Amino acid sequence: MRVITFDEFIAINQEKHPEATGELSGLLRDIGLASKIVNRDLSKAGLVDAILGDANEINVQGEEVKKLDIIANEVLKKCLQNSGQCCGIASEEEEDFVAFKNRKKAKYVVLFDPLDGSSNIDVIAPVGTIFSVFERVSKAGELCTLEDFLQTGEKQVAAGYVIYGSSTMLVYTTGEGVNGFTLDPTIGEFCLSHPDIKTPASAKTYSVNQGNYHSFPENVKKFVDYCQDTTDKKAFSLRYIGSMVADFHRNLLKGGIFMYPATKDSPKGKLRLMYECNPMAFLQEQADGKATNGTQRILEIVPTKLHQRTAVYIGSKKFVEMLVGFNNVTINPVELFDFVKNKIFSNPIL
Ligand code: P6P
Repeated sequence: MRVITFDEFIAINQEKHPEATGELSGLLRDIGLASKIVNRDLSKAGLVDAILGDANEINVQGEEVKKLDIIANEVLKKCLQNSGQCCGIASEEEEDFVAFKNRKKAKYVVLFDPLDGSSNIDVIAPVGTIFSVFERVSKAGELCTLEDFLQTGEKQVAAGYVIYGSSTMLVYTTGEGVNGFTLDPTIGEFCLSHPDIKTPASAKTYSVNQGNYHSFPENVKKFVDYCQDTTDKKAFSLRYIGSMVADFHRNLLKGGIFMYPATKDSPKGKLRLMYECNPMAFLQEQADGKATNGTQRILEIVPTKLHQRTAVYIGSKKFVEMLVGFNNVTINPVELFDFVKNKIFSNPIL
């Protein structure tokens, strides 16, 4: 059967919406183009010293910036400015949002993390680009404003990521399910490889930086203790790559939960609401999973700052419900296990 390319898939889906003008389709195609260029530059990273290594710069987050972060940021900014459908962007690598003076009439703003997990580049671990798209709320014909960006996650019109790993894959949603496209380098096209992705309701892996255990909130400690408990089950496997896109992608396909709680070093959580947690939460809910900050649905958090951080618990529906349920549980481990078994794991598939 002939493969369907990303561009063809977008066109087919646009036909389902007679009112569609093609602007969002054009924007998504340009994001696809930008990610192909980033993928090309990344694949050279192991070969070209000029690219590898630190840019000896510190970004707005106070983190050491690798040259590829800057390259990826510039590629995305240029592609989106040329797109014609984007009136401005916000990026992990930019202190403030960037209004495109020559695109005042464009309908969309895009927020992105150009190269999430970039500290993994020189150890050849997977990294990713994460993007979130909103329709502007300011008047077309004028420069975009901060309010165009500071919208709650449930207002996103599209979100997705590109994971640069053993192969390169683009995964996105416009609110009608989640679809994955694998890059075929022989034709330079993303091809539909994972139609209608759904996350299993439960699983046997969890993903957290165990090194922060002692500063986890009590319910997270209880959840981790449960995952490791062997009283009446095998311990669950811990999988943690240290690259959110990679950890999220594994769980999206196979089930599991990714957790980045507030910790002593990151009292508000480490991950960014606007261009990491919101897009991933949109995808996860579209794939029948859940995403919370421990007390609130991620997509309902009202943002106040572009780079604000949040705790995040995201993945299989039953795991997230169990974790939140532990907020109210103050019983001992054995009773805790019975509580969990009766409440959650009566499901025969486990
Ligand atoms: P830690 C990468 O730097 C990142 O922003 C995410 O991609 C990743 O999930 C997290 O930080 C890892 O943080 O503190 O466990 O190294």
